[in-house]
Amino acid sequence: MTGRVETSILDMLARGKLHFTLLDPDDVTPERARNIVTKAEEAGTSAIMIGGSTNAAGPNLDAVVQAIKATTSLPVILFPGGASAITPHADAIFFMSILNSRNPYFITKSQALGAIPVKQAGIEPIPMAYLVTEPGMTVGYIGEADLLPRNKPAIAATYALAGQYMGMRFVYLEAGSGADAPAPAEMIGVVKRVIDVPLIVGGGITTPEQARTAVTAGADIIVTGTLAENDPDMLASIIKAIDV
Ligand code: 1GP
Repeated sequence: MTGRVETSILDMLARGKLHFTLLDPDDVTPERARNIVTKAEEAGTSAIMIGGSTNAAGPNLDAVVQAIKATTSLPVILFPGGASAITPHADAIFFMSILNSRNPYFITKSQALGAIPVKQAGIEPIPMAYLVTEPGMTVGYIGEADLLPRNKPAIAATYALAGQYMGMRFVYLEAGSGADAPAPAEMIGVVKRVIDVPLIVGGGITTPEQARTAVTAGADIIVTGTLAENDPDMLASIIKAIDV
């Protein structure tokens, strides 16, 4: 069943490409989060994602999400590193599976552990195939991913289509936070051509040119995390660049 946040994302996508801002609660205080979110909203971001590969959870996660909710009416979507990274203060959660992990924990077990907590928290689950490509960075290591080779885009496409056929309603192509280069344009294009669900691309996007290349290649939504945390004043030029 499609919930309110997912419906609003699909409505926004009908009008154009989108940018989501990612914040890792391990990296920001509630006050810093408020500051970044204010700038991101002014710049035209469409949603705030909260998460990190180290499964940040507990009081800091709650405090950061509450601070953000008090600052903006943009949707706040959890992007969990594991089953503990759930808070009832968010609006929704990307209910994601690392389809190219070698470890079933990251494909189905953490999802089993998180399912009841998500229901109890009353937040909207949005099923998403999460595919980690080279270099993968921290999430590639922690998630024990068989990293998708950058020069073999067809492999990424097979996983993406499998995710769609398993019922996942978004595909996220991830190069890893802080990657020295985003997912290659050719890979984005090949993936986009085989799937019908929206394609999210993140990891290593730090310039307007990289953002534009990603959306021109086929990304529907781009995500920036490191840039938002380190230089939120840059977000306006990134978001302007994806208006294609
Ligand atoms: C990480 O794709 C996101 O999960 C964002 O990556 O921090 O490199 O923007 P960056």
